[in-house]
Amino acid sequence: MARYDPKTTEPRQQARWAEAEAFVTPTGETGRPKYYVLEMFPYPSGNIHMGHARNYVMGDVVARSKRAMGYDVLHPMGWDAFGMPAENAAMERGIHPGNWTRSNIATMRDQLKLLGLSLDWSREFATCDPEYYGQQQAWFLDLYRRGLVYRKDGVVNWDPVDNTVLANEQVIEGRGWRSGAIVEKRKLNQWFLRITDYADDLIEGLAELDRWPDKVRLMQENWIGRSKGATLWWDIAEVPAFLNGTADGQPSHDRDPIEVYTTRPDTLFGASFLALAPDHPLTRAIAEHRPDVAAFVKACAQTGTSEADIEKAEKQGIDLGIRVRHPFDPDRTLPVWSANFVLSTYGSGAIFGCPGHDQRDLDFARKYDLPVVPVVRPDGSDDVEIGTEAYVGPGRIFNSDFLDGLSVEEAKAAAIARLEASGHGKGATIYRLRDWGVSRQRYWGCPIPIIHCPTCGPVPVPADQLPVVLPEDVTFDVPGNPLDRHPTWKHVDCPSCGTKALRETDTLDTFVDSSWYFARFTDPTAAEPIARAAADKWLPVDQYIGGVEHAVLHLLYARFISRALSDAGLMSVREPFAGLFTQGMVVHETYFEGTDAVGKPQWVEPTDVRIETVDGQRIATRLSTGARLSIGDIEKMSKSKKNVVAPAEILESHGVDAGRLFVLSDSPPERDVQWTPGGVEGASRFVQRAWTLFDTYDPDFAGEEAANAALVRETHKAIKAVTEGVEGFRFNAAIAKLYAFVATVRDQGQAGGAAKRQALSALARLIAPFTPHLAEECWTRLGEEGMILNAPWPVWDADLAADDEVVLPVQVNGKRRAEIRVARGTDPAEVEALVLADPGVRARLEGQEIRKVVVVKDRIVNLVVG
Ligand code: ANZ
Ligand code: ZN
Repeated sequence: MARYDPKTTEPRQQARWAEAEAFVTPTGETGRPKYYVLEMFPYPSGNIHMGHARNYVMGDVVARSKRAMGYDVLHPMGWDAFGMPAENAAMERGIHPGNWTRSNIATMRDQLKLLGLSLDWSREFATCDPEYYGQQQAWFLDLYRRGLVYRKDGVVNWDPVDNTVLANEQVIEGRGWRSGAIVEKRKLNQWFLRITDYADDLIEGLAELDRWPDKVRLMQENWIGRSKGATLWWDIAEVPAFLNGTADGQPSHDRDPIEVYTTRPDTLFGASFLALAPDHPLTRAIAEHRPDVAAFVKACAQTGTSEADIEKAEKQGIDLGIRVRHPFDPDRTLPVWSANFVLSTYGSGAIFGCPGHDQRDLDFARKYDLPVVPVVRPDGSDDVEIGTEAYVGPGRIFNSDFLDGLSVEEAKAAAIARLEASGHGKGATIYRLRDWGVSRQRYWGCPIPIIHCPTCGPVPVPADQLPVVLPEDVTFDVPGNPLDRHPTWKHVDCPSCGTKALRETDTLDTFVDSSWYFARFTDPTAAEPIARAAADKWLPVDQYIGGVEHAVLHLLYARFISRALSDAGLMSVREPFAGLFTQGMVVHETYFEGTDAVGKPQWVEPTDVRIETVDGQRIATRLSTGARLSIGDIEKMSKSKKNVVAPAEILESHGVDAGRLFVLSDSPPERDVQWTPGGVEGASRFVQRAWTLFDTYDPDFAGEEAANAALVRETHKAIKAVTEGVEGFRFNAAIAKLYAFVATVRDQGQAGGAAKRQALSALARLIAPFTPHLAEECWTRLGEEGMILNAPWPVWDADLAADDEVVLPVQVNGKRRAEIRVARGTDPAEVEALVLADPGVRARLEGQEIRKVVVVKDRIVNLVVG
């Protein structure tokens, strides 16, 4: 009996696949259905880590199983290669971003290849290839001509550490998503993509995505944030004298009404004040004359700017000395305040406060002693008491003139009708989603293909001058944009009139690069951005796999760009990812040796740690020094905590197949998996056990009839369970079944003949997606010709695979009244207990007393009652 040696087998099998070009995507008419499986392509940061490995192995299980099930599979790989870290490396270590990126790609490609993934490497590209980003420039100009790209002065999120503009999506709790620096507001001329044109379509499309996690669909819906309500215009009754008679061309604050957005026009009679955002133009105009208002505005600017920060902050406000007329009753006037809880970026940056029915308004009113007038009372009660809690539930309107007696929904419609008739408002739908600011003042990105001419304005770079290639000779010694300070690159002649003009020096947000790469993979060398026939053949991606951290950013942009490119005629599919799976992370315990002067733990790498259990307590010791260590939390593997285990270490010690098996075996794919040395050893032992079955297989042993029959049943059950596990993304359950099946085959020592051969043939094919190298070896050992890669997936017979369950009829006084499902062979006493507890059976007894229970095992239950 020979031990299975992954070290020699794995490279041999990989060479065999490479030799046969086994993973090159089939093209042309094959008559087989297509299946496109894609994992979110990696950023080439330096090394493949365990999280990558788990992600790509999951995709590989899908790709290999679908191939066996008869599909033509597209399973490509590439690199999301533009972005800040390359420029940081350039600044810190003087390496050119291109060199840094390409050398990382080379390293990571080798590491990925070690994993034995069934990837079509012939389609590989990096987004920093001019062939790729040049095509991106081409479609960017298509969208420009279609009015989906525009430039405007915008207040932008400025990251003072990375020296760049961030999209709203890249600001997390007021901080830059990469640098962690507190984000500032700045005014800059920026390029935008009109994603808001597609807001409704992007919401409606979510309904079709029944193979997406509900959680992700909900996050997208909330991000787009469609809200239905009304826009109101409040006429000015009084303004401070200093705002009167402003010069022509200035906003006339004594005349222009104040615009307010509300979702609750039904509560208008309960309004007791208006509140403007601190950076509302009117607040700012007043701040120029009133130091107290100026101080208030300044104080507000210093607290965080995210919605979460504003939600948390104590309510603050200041009376602006303006009064407005109520739209339903011009004789009634209300004060106008500025308040810190009003966002300038949502709606019109102004609200009417109705303290009775909005908690923020109530907190504010109580603090500043403003009136609280309830106008909605719950159905069936004739008043509503407002103490410290606003009433936000349904009910009937009162205290409200012509709205009295209506329900909330009826009152909304009636209020809007009246507002529209008098010109004081109209029904409106607004969105939280903003247009996508794509300008980045960085070097390592796709140049925006526009030339600014003093006479013609912005002019698209002509198609025959694309791609606009990044210059190689750039410097990173000072902050700011290297493209902007390059001596010659930006100086060009206007393509339209020939005068001296300047290239745009902004580059595109890297989320643009990743918003269409899946379409480019369908024909990565096409002369146009997307080869329509290939894209229409392969898209949508049938199964997309990646981290949930991309639930909003990347996935929303990709859905938007697919729609825009499809409207521009580049492809047909509008919804790019039919199935989405978001996998959990790989986590590991952390270890540290005391803390430094500022209390930061001194992390120690797991490879330098020995764990022992003494008196039930786990003790960690540092191998290199013998020092006693503290055991920290179990956390996502990260360099900063030093709790990283490189895939290479595992592959070196236990082999690729054991590593692949382990990352999928210990927990459901959507959950985190904790890396433990014991786990991978278990997987390694399984590899040996499975091999032994094949290695000791004796084709001449006929076996005993009963054992053979039992093994046939077990085989069909295993095929069914593993197939369902694989198709339902329950890889851990599929692997558990494989472990159990290997034990069964081993224990059925008396089985042989066709039954045994069938069992082993099925087993080899079932393990193939998980441990493909081992599976090939087993296949050959069985005497099969060719590669298991091309063998069909085993099928099961429903009768043979039937669950070990029986349905017992339950007779009451000789008449069949109910039935009960139990495991085959269940003990009669247990069946009796189950029957008596069964609500369906009890209902049939109608309170009669049970005199006798007779259970015939696996057959029938008889009850005698009366
Ligand atoms: C009056 C009112 C009465 C409101 C009431 C609520 C309850 P969603 O659903 O998120 O769209 N609002 C409007 N613009 C705002 C801004 N820029 N900053 C902060 N709050 C703003 O929320 C819409 C509601 O949020 C609007 O309806 C408005 O308050 C407030 F009993 O108007 B409501
Ligand atoms: Zn010109």
